[in-house]
Amino acid sequence: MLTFHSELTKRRRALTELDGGQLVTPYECPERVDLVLARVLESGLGEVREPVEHGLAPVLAIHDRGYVEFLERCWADWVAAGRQGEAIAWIWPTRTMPGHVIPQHIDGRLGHYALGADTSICEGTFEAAMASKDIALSAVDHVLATGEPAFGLCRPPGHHAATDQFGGYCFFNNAAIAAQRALEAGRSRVAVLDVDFHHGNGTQEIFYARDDVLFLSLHGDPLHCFPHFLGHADETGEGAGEGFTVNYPMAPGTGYAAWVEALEAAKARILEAGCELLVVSLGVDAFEHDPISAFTLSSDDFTDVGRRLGRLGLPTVFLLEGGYAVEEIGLNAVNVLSGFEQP
Ligand code: Q9C
Ligand code: ZN
Repeated sequence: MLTFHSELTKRRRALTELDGGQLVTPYECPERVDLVLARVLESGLGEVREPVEHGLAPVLAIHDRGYVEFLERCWADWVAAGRQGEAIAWIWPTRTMPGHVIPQHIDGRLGHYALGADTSICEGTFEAAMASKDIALSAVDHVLATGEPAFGLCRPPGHHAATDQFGGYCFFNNAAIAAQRALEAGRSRVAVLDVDFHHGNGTQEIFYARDDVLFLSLHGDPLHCFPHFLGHADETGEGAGEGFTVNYPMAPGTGYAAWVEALEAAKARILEAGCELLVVSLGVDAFEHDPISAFTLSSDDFTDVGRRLGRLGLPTVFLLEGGYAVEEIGLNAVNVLSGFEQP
């Protein structure tokens, strides 16, 4: 299968992540892209292509304009405010102080548009996020044009990014942007299957009231796992979208036997709903040695995941999300893709 990749994704090289009370070097680092690309080439998966620039229109089909403008200007505004470190949100609208006006000060704007303090904004973040969504769009365009599968080596990831919020290392929701593209190309229903360890809160929020995108997520139970405030099993959609959000939260320590039962249940729902295209939010942080996650999938299990997805028989686009065991990120991601090609 084709891989879409761009060096521009490495324009984001954040230096800080607030993690357990300390500023650490971010888990979501540019080296992840090099390591996955190296494995793609080494495995002979297929040709690697540059994405085509798609501009902002497909972003604005998903995200709020004020949010996009905030991301574009954030770093300049932060520097203009005389700040030394990277831009980190630290005050938010809360239950007792909801706020009804978007602040003008960069600190207030950061809090308005951030869903957590884990994701610093640095120079180049907007450019990398633009490249990442162009990769997703080019990959889905290939699937739409040929019916053949494609892999978008997206970075930064996207599934935590909501209509007007960034966080969890995500800025533009690549999977949502790709799904919307498929609808605009005439597909009547699209499935977004999120196998990243973390709940895809952004994708869920974006499509919660819609029945043209079926969102399914296998993830660590939010009682114990990031993002903590979305992803419970009783969140099933609203209005026309009732029944088109499906969550499979699983306890920390969950292994492949239980995980794959959820995967098969998700596959059955995708077929039942008559989806015409599959977007896989491909995080590989369910891996047993992932430093920030708590499932126990092995590298061989990822091959089996790919095989099982292949058996769905749907036009499929894979978009990279998380995965922080950098030594094995290439192996695990490409195992899914190779498994998919040998069902
Ligand atoms: N540093 C994805 O896998 N972790 N995002 C916060 C404090 C946030 C993961 C822990 C994890 C986000 C795309
Ligand atoms: Zn994740």
